[in-house]
Amino acid sequence: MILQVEVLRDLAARVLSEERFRHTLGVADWAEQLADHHGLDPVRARCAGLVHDLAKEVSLNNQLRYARRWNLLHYPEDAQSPYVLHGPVAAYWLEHYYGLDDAEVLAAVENHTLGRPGMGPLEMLIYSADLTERDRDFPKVDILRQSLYDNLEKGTLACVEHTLIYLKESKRPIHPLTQLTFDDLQRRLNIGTGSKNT
Ligand code: DGI
Ligand code: FE
Ligand code: FE
Repeated sequence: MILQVEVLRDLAARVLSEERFRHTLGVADWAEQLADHHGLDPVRARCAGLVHDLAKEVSLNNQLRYARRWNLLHYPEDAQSPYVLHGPVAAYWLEHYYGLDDAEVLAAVENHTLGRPGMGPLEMLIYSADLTERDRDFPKVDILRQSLYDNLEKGTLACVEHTLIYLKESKRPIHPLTQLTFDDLQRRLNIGTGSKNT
């Protein structure tokens, strides 16, 4: 499958509920705008935004079944919190059933919920746009949006930190990848700024 906005938009409209499709368009628009601003490929950003939640409305039981069948379970927490599986399931589905062969877009879909250490720019963009699209409404969302506009890496770090705080406050288990993603971004940013002072 070639990376074609119209095709992926139709696919999302067909698979998703009206509400989830609306969120999807919010992520696609915001990711495209941020990509444009930061000199990244806006078409890839829009495409990844359009399909990032394609597997979200598959029942958790079936997501778990697909994840087992396709060898997508890597941590005990994956099966304990199966709602973190819809990214990997969607990426596998797009690659193997729809022939999508853009590695950057597939990685952005795969890692949009938990991140991973060593995320590339498009992965950061979709992770963060998902949390801060126009329909998201929580006290710090405008600060996160501005931070992402100013600096994609710092903004993404702030988004991961927000997720960590939210999970701690709601006493939900933190997936190892969320913590690893936070540590990795913090290290990358420290190296980036620390060298000025030495
Ligand atoms: O699919 P969306 O709702 O648009 O957003 P998403 O893919 O970021 O999924 C959000 C959910 O993922 C939300 O319920 C919090 C959860 N989540 C993210 N990181 C972690 C996590 N849940 C656990 N238990 N641990 C995590 O580290
Ligand atoms: Fe999601
Ligand atoms: Fe989403």
